[in-house]
Amino acid sequence: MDTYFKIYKSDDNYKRFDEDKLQQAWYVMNLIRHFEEKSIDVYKKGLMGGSLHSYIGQEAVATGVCMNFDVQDQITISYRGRGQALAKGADPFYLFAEMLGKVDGCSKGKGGPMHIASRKNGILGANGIVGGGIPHAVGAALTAKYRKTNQVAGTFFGDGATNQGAFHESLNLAAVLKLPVIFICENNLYAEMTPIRNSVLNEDLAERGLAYRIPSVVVDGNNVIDVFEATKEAIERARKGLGPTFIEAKTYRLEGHMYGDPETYRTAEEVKERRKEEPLLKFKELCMTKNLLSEEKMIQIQNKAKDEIEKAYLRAEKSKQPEMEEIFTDVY
Ligand SMILES: Cc1ncc(C[n+]2csc(CCOP(=O)(O)OP(=O)(O)O)c2C)c(N)n1
Ligand SMILES: [Mg+2]
Repeated sequence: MDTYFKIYKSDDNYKRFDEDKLQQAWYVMNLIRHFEEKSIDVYKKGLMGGSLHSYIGQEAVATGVCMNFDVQDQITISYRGRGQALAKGADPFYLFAEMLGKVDGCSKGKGGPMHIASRKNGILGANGIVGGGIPHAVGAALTAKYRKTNQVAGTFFGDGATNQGAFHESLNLAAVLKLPVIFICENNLYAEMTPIRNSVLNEDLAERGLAYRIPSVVVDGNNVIDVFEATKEAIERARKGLGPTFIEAKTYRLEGHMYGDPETYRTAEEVKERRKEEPLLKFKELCMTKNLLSEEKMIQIQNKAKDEIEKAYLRAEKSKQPEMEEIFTDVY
């Protein structure tokens, strides 16, 4: 049986990351962070509709995973999925335009922050239904296998989603049919206002993958290099026809479940403690202590990411509102 349960450690993984990869990881994590910060600013001003679920604190997962995907590989994401969309190459302009309800939005401004998609970038779509994207990714993997396209599918979901029936059906089918799909569980310790300790007895969710005989890996989700390495191996297995992998990325969401969440279910001290381990800080410390990138270079990359986000937002602001007649199109 080729099933294993593994815990990735960070000690010397960084030695396998060349300067290009270090810069890319830093850039993408900053792109996501600025995008999310900008979104909160804009949302606060009442310029965006729908609900806004921040990805701040989880940037290393999207970045480390998606750095391994090719453009034609396909992913599904959740209502918190703008980070993964950016990491998969989506243009921030189309995302902002969508969130502002403009015609240039990736869903023509009709979906809002929870409905990001981009066929061109292999982003099959976000889902407001918890766990809803998991079977879609399994379907994409089945199609890829049937058509022999060599594509891999990835699906991002939370700890809470692993209690959904669709999650279990998807894992079982993917295991039995040996499908090229990577299950990426972002265990941020909360499902809305419910702490994980109140909903499951075994908090090591990777063991749920093992129950279906899927090789399963626990990784520090705040360490972009570890996430990258774990995914690299998973994708290699998938492309060789060896079937799915389950990756549990242990992370933490630094903002409320959604904008306006009073966060009465956790203490400010807990969040403050967790902030010391947040992924951008962690990466910066690693680069400084191991002399991987100069501080000057890191600041330059940060500014470049911020600049790209600001420009994308200004362009999106200028995009038009949809015409009234549009209300009857794309409706099923
Ligand atoms: C089927 C379904 N049940 C309940 C909800 C309400 N709901 C929205 S987000 C959420 C929590 C999901 O938690 P988790 O899977 O850990 O993802 P996270 O929000 O932490 O990223 C719930 C219960 C929903 N959207 N869909
Ligand atoms: Mg969660």
